[in-house]
Amino acid sequence: MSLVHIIDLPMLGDDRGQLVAIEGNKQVPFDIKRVYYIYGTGSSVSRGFHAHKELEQMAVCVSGSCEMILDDGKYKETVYMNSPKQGVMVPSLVWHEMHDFSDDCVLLVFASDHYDEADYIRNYQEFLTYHK
Ligand code: T46
Repeated sequence: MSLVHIIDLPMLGDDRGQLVAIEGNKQVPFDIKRVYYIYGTGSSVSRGFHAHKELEQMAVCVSGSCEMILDDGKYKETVYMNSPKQGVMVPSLVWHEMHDFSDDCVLLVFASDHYDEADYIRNYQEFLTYHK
């Protein structure tokens, strides 16, 4: 089974331009408790390098492009993100890294819970023990 779960977001655009609406428990399969966005990341900079113990997330590249690596400790997949019409699910206990940000990349993330550093697993060896 693929690690990459893409959600096609409904486009509500018309001749004035595009509009995408995202609602919790509809397009995003959880209650949205937090939204954050990442931008201004240089192309040589990589981010992420962690998994979450409980947090569920969906990321949308609303501008530009970047790559997301998803790794469940057994399989690793890379997804190229360049569409504001597609959400990429980042489930709990999946190690994720983001690379190759374009200058205009804006990565919007919907999260199922408030920020909690205790929910992060930032050590890869420790992450692997969660899958044993
Ligand atoms: C994730 C990927 C996709 C907060 O104080 N509140 C927040 O809601 C977030 C997301 C971060 N922070 C603080 C924690 C760090 O001191 O902001 C700083 C940068 O966060 P971090 O180094 O974790 O950033 P990324 O880009 O490596 O990871 C982020 C999210 O933290 C993470 O949950 O899944 O984006």
